[in-house]
Amino acid sequence: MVMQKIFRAVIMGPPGSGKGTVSGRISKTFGLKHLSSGDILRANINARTELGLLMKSCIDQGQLVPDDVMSRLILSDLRAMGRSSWLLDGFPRTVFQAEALDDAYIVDTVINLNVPFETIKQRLTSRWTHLPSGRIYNIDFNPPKVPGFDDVTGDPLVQRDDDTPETVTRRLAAYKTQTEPVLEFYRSKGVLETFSGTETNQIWPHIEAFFHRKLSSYNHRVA
Ligand code: G5P
Ligand code: MG
Repeated sequence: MVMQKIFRAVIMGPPGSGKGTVSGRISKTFGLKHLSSGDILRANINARTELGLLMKSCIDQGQLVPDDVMSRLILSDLRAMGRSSWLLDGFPRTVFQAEALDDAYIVDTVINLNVPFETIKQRLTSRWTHLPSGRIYNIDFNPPKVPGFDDVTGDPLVQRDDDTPETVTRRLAAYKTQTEPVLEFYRSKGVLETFSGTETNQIWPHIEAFFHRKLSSYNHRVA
């Protein structure tokens, strides 16, 4: 694959809207590097780093972690990626974070997954995750081949501590008050692309076609 120009994308949407699932497909199909803020935080919690231990209570309560911590963490990971094309999932989540990103990089496209809140609640309580890779399963939608174990490594899967019904309600509330204004920020810049629906498999062909069109103008070739 040859990529002449760096392509920088963000994927947004409420908790459980399918950001991780769609990001996996985009990175597999188009070769963009997927950086998920939630996966980075969970890796820190799992490794019991100082940052992870500090942030765990915020996450488990369904609150956002502080803007300055999050912005420093993601911007330093982006710098470390050098000249790669990337897809950011879960960041920015506040207007403060969007401005911090905007000061450092030009974002070419923002994908917004517009999935109704009622659809989301059911999904999250039946999600299972492989923490080291971020691979996501769902008992109903994409079950693992062997129940409870990762398809690739055979490691046991876990349920996220913030996927309880009460915490999901709090995460949706945080999304409404703190993250929705970010959509307006990107709409006003003319880079927001909204995809609406209740099923990832229905939304995906539209996103795939959009990326094909967009990336062809960036001389991006897919192997
Ligand atoms: P995260 O990790 O960024 P959220 O809440 O934004 O968490 P989440 O829960 O990871 O988002 P998602 O990635 O949008 O959801 O969705 P997904 O995992 O792909 O899909 C959800 C489930 O539905 C899966 O089981 C999937 O298999 C299934 N599914 C997908 N499509 C379908 C379908 O069509 N049908 C069905 N039936 N199922 C489907 O952030 C976590 C916490 O970290 C902190 C915050 O505390 C946050 O709450 N944090 C930040 N704090 C401050 N600033 C930031 N930038 C932060 N980033 C993270
Ligand atoms: Mg996710």
